[in-house]
Amino acid sequence: MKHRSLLLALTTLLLVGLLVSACGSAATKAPAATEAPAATEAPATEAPAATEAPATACEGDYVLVPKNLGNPYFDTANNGAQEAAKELGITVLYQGSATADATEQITLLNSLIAQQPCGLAISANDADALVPTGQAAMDANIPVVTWDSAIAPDGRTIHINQAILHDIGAIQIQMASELAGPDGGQIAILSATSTAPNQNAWIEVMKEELEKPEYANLELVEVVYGDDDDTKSYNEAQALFTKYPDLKVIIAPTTVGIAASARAVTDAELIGKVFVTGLGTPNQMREYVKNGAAPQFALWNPSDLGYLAVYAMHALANGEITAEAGQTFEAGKLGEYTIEDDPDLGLNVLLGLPFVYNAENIDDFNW
Ligand code: RAM
Repeated sequence: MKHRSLLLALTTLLLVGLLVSACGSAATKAPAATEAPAATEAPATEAPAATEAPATACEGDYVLVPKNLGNPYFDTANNGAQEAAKELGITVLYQGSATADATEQITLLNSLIAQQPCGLAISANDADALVPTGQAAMDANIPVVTWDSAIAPDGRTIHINQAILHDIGAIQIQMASELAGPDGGQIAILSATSTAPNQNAWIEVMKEELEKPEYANLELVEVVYGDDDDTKSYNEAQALFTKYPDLKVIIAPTTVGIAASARAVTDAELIGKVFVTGLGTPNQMREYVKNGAAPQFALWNPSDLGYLAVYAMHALANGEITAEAGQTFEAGKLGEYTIEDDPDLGLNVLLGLPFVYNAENIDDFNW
């Protein structure tokens, strides 16, 4: 135990040294207003072993890493992240690869780790491929928070879960069934990349849901991948109509895929024959909710997700929490959150419930 404390103290000293030298070079922007955030005060809670380490405020940059750049879903998450950063008086950089690709993401992360940021908050393109990279960051005392799409538990500190996995999968089958109508029919899934941890987990749940007697008249004909690329997703949607002339519903559990599929249905004049549903953002989908191509879809609030990821990353970087089940932390306007342990998901923090958007409520949202 003593030995461990000494090690921790030494590591902390080393880390502070590294940070001092790293801040000058790595921090591309001087952290503007660094009014010492109130939250860094050492909490006097039931202290698990690791909190013996002094809760020193980390003063470098934090980084939010999306699956890829140019996706309004992630831009919205970044808006929330920046709001949290402002409240905490920290700098959160937003850096991602051009495409939703695990290898590109690993290259980016390696260069970020070398700059010794205070924390990384990542939406992963592959759960397993990113484990060694996540471990390298944690070995360098950089907390790794995943959000939206998780690295497997060994490669990250905690995951911020946008909604309960089962609910996200189940709601999409329920919406598809409503759109297919009482006779059911053929449905297809148009996903993101074939390695995306979040989409793959939801697709598993969808397949389980389809076993239920109430969905016996729905036939899943194929799962295709648009790689979170608009053009590829559009082409994949068109290929589905050609291959399956009786197709009734496309479920796209990705904001890129759902918008591209709804546009493809509209362009092909298939509104009313093929329906699109899945996960989308209100601003991208408004037009298709109104023209009937995608009458209903679901999502959580990505801005809140980015906001919560930053609060969690900050609490870890400053020793307020040490990633143990049952620990709690404050996340500004969202209130208090508790770290939970889940047999499948590992240590995680749950944001809330998914929400269904339709013609009745779509105009109430502007993001
Ligand atoms: C896309 C991305 C993201 C996912 C949303 C629903 O923007 O694949 O990871 O959570 O869709």
